[in-house]
Amino acid sequence: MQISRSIQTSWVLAALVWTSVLVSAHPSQQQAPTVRKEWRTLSKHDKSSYIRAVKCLLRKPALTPAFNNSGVISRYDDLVYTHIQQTFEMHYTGHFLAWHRYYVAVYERMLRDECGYKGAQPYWDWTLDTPADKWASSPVFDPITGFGGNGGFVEGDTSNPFEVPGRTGGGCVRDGPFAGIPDLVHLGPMASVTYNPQCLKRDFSPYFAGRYLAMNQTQLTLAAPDFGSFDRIVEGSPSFEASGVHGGGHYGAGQIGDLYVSPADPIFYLHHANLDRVWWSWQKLNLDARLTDISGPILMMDYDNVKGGNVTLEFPISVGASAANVTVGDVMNIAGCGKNGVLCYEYDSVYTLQG
Ligand SMILES: *[C@@H]1O[C@H](CO)[C@@H](O)[C@H](O)[C@H]1NC(C)=O
Ligand SMILES: *[C@@H]1O[C@H](CO)[C@@H](O)[C@H](O)[C@H]1NC(C)=O
Ligand SMILES: *[C@@H]1O[C@H](CO)[C@@H](O)[C@H](O)[C@H]1NC(C)=O
Ligand SMILES: *[C@@H]1O[C@H](CO)[C@@H](O)[C@H](O)[C@H]1NC(C)=O
Ligand SMILES: [Cu+2]
Repeated sequence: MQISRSIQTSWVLAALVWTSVLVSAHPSQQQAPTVRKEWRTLSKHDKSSYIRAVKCLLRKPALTPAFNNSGVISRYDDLVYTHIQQTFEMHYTGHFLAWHRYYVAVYERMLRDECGYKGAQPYWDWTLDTPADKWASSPVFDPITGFGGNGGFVEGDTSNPFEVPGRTGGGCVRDGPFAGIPDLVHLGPMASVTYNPQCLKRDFSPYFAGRYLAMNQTQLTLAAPDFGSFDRIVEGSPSFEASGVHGGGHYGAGQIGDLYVSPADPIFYLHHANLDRVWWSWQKLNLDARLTDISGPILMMDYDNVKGGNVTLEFPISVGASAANVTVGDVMNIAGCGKNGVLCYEYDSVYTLQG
């Protein structure tokens, strides 16, 4: 009796120790989730702390092992590189949203643990910046309290061969904290990973943003009955006539207009945090079922499973040298906090289904 009780006790102790090991493997993830807020609701002080931490990642040396990748110089580049390397593995696939959820959480952790940022990753609720005529005056693009605005107009943007309808920029960003830095971006264009110093470019299309980022498109997205159709509405098709909220943000802001190198623009992470918030909003409409609802192809655009199967909860996610590998199942719950997955954050508000 005595013995079995002490065995029980040590089991409890072991479980406690194991839990704290898990939690300390993710040092910034305390028991209480951090709360992600919309950019424009942050105080001036918190906005500048965030941008200071981004600039810190841009200066810290990379962790990725050198291997024909001379463009990977900073900690910031580590993640851009990972995105380039996996471009054709995690877009238009079943793990697109899970992969980017983890990717943004790892970025958030880097800002906090390596650059002293105290807050949560902010998100960008672009529905607030529609219709089209409001787009360019979004607080996210503010030159003082935001990320700066559009690039200067260039005819026939070579970095954006797709000719996004309604494009108005394409050149180097002209104001804000990332302007006037000729070597802010080290990687790209496209899959190139050899050192190639470039300015940060943007190419706003207010028309495109107005068309795909208004509340009507968000509502259409939230109304999807199952994960497979939800993800396809988020990602749309690779056509400007059939985009979704994902493409709406990328081509509305024209983040280098480049599927590979798009995380080179720090706004990427605010856009993807909001996409994650759309997913979490959708999950919360039926949380029990949607914490495990995952499907969609392992191989890009293989929606009829001709070349392979569907992604499952066991499917692996890697973001390279910046964090441990996880599975899709590990990131289904944003507030798992070491008990139900590796993430530990919340959103201050979610979208609800209207009407
Ligand atoms: C590195 O790049 C060079 C030039 O592109 C190429 O010839 C070489 O095979 C590459 N080496 C490796 C190990 O990939
Ligand atoms: C949403 O509204 C925009 C702007 O009026 C329009 O261009 C777009 O087609 C609408 N989308 C849907 C799904 O109704
Ligand atoms: C793969 O997922 C899609 C939805 O994303 C679903 O329609 C299809 O039936 C699934 N295929 C298999 C083999 O389960
Ligand atoms: C993580 O996954 C990647 C891609 O599957 C693999 O190359 C790498 O070795 C894995 N890393 C660890 C530490 O298991
Ligand atoms: Cu991506």
